[in-house]
Amino acid sequence: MMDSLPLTGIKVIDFTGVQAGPACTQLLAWFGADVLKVERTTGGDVTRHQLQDIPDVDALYFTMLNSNKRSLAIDTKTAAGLAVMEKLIRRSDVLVENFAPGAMDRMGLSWEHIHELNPRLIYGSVKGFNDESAWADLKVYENVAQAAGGAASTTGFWDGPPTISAAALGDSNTGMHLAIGILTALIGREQTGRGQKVSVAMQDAVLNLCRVKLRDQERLERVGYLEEYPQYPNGTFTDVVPRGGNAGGGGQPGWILKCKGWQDDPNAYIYFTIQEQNWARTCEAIGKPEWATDPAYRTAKARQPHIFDIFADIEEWLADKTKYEAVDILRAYEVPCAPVLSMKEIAYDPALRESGTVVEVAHKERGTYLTVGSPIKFSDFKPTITGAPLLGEHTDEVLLELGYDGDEIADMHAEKVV
Ligand code: CAO
Repeated sequence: MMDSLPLTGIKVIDFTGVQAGPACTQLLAWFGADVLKVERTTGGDVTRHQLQDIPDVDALYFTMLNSNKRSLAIDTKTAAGLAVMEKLIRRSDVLVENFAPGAMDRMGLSWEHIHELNPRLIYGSVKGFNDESAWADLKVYENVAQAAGGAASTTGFWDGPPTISAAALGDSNTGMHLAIGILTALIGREQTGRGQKVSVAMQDAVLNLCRVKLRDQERLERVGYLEEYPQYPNGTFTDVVPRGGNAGGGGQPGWILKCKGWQDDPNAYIYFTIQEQNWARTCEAIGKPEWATDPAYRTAKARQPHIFDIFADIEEWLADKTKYEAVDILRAYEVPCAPVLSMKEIAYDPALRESGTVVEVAHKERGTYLTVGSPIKFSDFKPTITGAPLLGEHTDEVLLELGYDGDEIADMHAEKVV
């Protein structure tokens, strides 16, 4: 096991809010960076107050995205506040921001100025759209990015409207991309000694996760149909990738299938995949061994015209099995499948707790709360997740670190700079 975490000693100014930026800096904090959240003195990050479950206590939206950080509350629009920021920039390795386009420039903190103050500093930036976009000036939240990145037009059912995914493809996903960019720039700095600006647009990050749909657009334009979509061969295609419901998306057809109790339990379902190379064993598993050699079922091509009849037959087999029983049977035959889990089942899953993927952490005002731990596992260390800071909890501590004395700090409090 390592004595210190890999990012120990890396100083990060976390000038971010809501989800995309905080998700990035939280990851860096888990892995050992000293992440200092710089927030408005009036309320701090807006998520502290959004969807509160306990009156006047930081909301879970905030605490789940800001663990392992310190908090400095400061008005960067005052001369004294800006001077503190400039001191921080001079001594830091990374600054991350995700304000609306132009906000950093308006604050007197343009990339050029920051680069001049500290040429080694890496500046990470999230915006809704990249600089070349006609929409580069827009303010953007999660679902706006899903709409613009190709996720919404390709998610949902063909007879319904474009649909938003519950997964934070626009926010946390963009933050993860930015974290990769920042770590790359840190390695680059070892060669050049120079920092650089790393930008990720939410539209681009969503599209990066929708690449198979861009693949499908190209295939559609060449051949006019997409054989793995429910629309094939009995439906019609236009010239744009349609919504495919719960179809597999890769070369293996799959669907969400009902299990015992679906009438009362909205999550009594499994995802069932028909893996081409495992067809004979799949037939055995579901009690239809004759399908393995039947010409109407033997190949993927033969199955596709009546794939929904096949799924209906499998649902009949599932009717007297819970989703857990079904998966237990199917796993013995190597059928790729999983139960559809509710958030309640995930929250109380002992294995997710054991692996540190779901963790309970202490918080000064709310006692303990449940949050998501690192999904990345290392052989040499296990990230320890600690509770999110209160607003301005480390203000004086940080000002002392920067060399301010007690009187100067008192003045800053009196003048509401901090
Ligand atoms: N002291 C003083 N002022 C501060 C400050 C501080 N410590 N921290 C921030 N501010 C100021 C900013 O300078 C900005 O001022 P101006 O509007 O005068 O330039 C102001 O607070 C508000 O910042 P904002 O415009 O970013 O905030 P918003 O609530 O209006 O917009 C959002 C939020 C997310 C739509 C916008 O920031 C955005 O589009 N960001 C880029 C894309 C992004 O990351 N979106 C994902 C968010 S997660 O869903």
